[in-house]
Amino acid sequence: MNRIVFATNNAHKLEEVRALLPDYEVVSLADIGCYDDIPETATTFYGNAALKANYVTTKYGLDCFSDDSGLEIDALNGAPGVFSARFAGEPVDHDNNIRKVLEELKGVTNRNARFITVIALIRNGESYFFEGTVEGTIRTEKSGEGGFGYDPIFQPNGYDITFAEMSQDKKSSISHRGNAVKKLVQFLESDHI
Ligand code: ITT
Repeated sequence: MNRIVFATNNAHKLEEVRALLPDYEVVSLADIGCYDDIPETATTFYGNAALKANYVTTKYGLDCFSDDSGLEIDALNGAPGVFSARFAGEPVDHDNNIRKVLEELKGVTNRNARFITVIALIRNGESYFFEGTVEGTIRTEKSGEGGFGYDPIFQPNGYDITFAEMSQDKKSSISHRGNAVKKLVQFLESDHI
């Protein structure tokens, strides 16, 4: 089976992506002995995805891919965006992040938002990017126990439940990450490499 390194410390992302790449042995940072706090100092999803993938390739000499993702809320001018993980400060706390979003959207009627994922793949010294998005709205309170991060307050368009109320398979069939990984798979299965 083809082995591929996924440069993430996020166990939820890893689980979602592994399920979408059944024909690959998807190896995590922990699996290659990397416990570093990889700097994410860029101001775009593309920049941070490239930083994470380049870090692994430079330090370990391995081809790999990374995922930088986040939630953009129109009424907050695109925030939390690239700061999604640490929106309510350090250490990362998803409940506090959700509380902060709900607080800032109190009384706001435009609740349009989208999740974005950018995957950076480094293969044989070349970088490739794959983007996925999903449009939706922000609920006024949490609902559901599944998923991670902002899933309990994100309702994708066309559904009356949140990502946290969907099975992982259902979420991945329409999600930002699912859409980006589909493009990655198409690329890996094509003749590019
Ligand atoms: P790695 O950098 O180690 O991959 P991370 O959690 O730090 O993991 P990001 O820097 O890409 O990942 O930050 C993504 C944040 O955006 C994440 O912590 C969540 O708050 C949010 N997020 C991303 N994808 C999400 C999803 O599918 N559902 C809910 N929230 C999500």
